[in-house]
Amino acid sequence: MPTPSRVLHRYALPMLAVMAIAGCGGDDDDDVPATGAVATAAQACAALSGKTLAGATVSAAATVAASGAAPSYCKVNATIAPQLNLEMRLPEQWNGKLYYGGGGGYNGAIPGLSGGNLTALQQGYATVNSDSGHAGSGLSAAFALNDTYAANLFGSLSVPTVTSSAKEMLQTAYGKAPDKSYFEGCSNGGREALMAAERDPNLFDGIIARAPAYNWVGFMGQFNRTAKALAAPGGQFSAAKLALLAKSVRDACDSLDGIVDGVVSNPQACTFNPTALRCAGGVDTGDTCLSDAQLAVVSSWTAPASWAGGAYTNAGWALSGNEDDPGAWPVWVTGNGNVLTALQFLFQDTTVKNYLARDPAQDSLVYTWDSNLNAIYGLAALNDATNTDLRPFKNSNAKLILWHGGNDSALSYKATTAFYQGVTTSVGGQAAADEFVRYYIAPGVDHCAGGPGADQTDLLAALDAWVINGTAPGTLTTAKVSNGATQFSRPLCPYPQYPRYTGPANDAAAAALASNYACTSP
Ligand SMILES: [Ca+2]
Repeated sequence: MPTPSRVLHRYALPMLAVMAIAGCGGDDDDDVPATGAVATAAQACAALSGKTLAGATVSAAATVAASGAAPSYCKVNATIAPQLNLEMRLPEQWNGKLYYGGGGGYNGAIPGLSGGNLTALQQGYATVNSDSGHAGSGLSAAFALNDTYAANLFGSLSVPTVTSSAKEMLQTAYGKAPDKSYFEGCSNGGREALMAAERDPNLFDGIIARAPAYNWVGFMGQFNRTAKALAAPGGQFSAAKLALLAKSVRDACDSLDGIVDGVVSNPQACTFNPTALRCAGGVDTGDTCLSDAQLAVVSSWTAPASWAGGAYTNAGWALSGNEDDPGAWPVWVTGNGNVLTALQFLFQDTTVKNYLARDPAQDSLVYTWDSNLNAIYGLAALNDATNTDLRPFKNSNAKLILWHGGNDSALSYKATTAFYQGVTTSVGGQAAADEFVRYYIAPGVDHCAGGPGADQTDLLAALDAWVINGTAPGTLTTAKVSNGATQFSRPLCPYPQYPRYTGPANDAAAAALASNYACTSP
């Protein structure tokens, strides 16, 4: 659940397939009506200017010059009355497909041209994004307090509504509806992705759900529980204590994947017990041990959460050995020493104030998460995308890729594992699941991107090949990229496999290559 500006936009895929647009589309005569899929960006803009299509009134349509990695395109802004704002980006040479990029956190702004949106535009997709029906900070649920329509738009209605308008706009701009339509999102965008798969199974031909925030009641409740543990007397973690915890996990488990590379890629084999770090008598005696109050934080982290008599759950987190990464516990859990600034605290706090207690003055740290069952049921009805029976989606011949970072300190990959296992059961077993869903865990990767692991994979190309050619994705390749250069690569293994090092010992060059790892069952 990153806010759009803080985390989601860090996800920038390498430019793998830049469309050869130079030398084509030179006819930017705006007077030529777009009669087919060969319209330039300028012609597409001209065709849409001033139109109202499927309820969306175009407020602006203008070409944007190429800049940096972004090609030139037609930017279309439109509003679906009264409050749902969307933006489409139409390339110079449309590939005939629609890419819908999801939001982040509590949304409230139109995601920018970066990350998956940029990759898709570079590959010739027409892209669409929305603010999901309200303006505000991605950290604030204030929109939901007194605006039921805004709450419904955020929860589930904005995606199908915007998709209808986007398809209609493409029909008008190019004279044809999209051949294929895909949705990709991370965090809350991943929740939007699964919501679409569950409630609107015919809307998209393919969906990528990354780090999906699908069990809103369950994980927000665990945010509340862990924030209370951190705020309890003696519960706060210093940087040194956090480093102690992470290093202890690495010391015990880093090598279990065949290589000491700072990443625990085989967490299922890791049996490290944090009580080994307990201070004598459970009282804080310094940075070389954890007090009972601090161990209670770790317990809140790793133990599953259950609310409303078991109706809503969240899987606990696995200890990763990289809890001290700046994009992990410091920003999400401990708030760098002040829990009141941690993103987990802030998200549950605004949820208590605006959905559950419905009182902006409510102190979330003294609020019992499931004390008001009607409020819990209402929140779940709006935002939970926990229905794992994806048979209608499967029967529509659509494909789903699930992805989660192994060092995600916002949302637990174990929750996504539980969703995947639920889907497998619901559709009748592994063989049936394999026909339409893949699940990948990226070891050492933070929430949506970042962290010590390899975080860059062209999942959109893998999804497109599956939808278009029937080429089901198997082992993919993922890379760590810095300033446009690949630092190292790894295989991205289909669940439940993990990448095990099979290359020569003490060879840094070999260790940096995906070809020296084998996807292995734990
Ligand atoms: Ca390792």
